[in-house]
Amino acid sequence: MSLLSCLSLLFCNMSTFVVGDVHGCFAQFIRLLDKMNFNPSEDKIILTGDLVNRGTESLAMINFCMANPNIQTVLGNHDLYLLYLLSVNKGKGKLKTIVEAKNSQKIYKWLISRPLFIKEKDLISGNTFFITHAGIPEIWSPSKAQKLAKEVSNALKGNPKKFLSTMWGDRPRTWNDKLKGTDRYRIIVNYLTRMRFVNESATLDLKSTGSKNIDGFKPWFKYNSDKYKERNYYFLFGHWAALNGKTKNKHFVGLDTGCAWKGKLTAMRLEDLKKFSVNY
Ligand SMILES: [Mn+2]
Repeated sequence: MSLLSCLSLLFCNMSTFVVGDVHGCFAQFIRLLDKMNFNPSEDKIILTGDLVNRGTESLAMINFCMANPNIQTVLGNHDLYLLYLLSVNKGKGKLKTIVEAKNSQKIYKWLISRPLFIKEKDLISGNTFFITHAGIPEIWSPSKAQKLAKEVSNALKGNPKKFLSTMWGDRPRTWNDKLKGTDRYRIIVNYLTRMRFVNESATLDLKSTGSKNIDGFKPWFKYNSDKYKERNYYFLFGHWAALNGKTKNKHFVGLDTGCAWKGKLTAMRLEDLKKFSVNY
């Protein structure tokens, strides 16, 4: 028997699904699991972050993920906002029910140890998948992004109060290897969880949320994106609902299709790159 068929036999029953931003749309998430024939004893789910806020069932979504170890997630900007609210014990808007929940401390501990970057390799196809909430700027190789994401996670867990209270802001706008301390953490977080448009120097424009190019700025995935084709690299991200999944390059997969805006909730199965969607 060939190695490939051995591997197929070993792994053929197991699927890994990457699911876009749920934003508290728990009922839609459950409908999507059903549509994908998700088997909790064999399959795995990786979420692109922003589990909470906007929708009405953020607490149910978080509780479901905490109860299912086969569900992983990267942190999105709304998840980091929730962590901030939890750290100062301040309930606000749609996140109030979580901050005031009986198990809010458990949620805090669970959420704070989620990564900002997940790498997944499919042994049969040889494809490698990089999952972040907003994307990875072209100036960082995937392995550099992984290292920086780890650095930020360590800082977050090391001194959560300081990290979460100094994380907010749009500056600095451009990466520099020499950046240190809170400025360094803030820009890494902004690239990985808030980025949409960047210019040739990878300067961030954090004001624009639409899908139209602004002078001198392009979507982050438009820079030198062809170099990843031969390596079978795929970049999966959420965050940018206005794209509605359209990047015009199959190596960059936008999975936020605006469920929170009454659009669709979308997932991709990594083994065959098949997409699944449910309506709001
Ligand atoms: Mn987001």
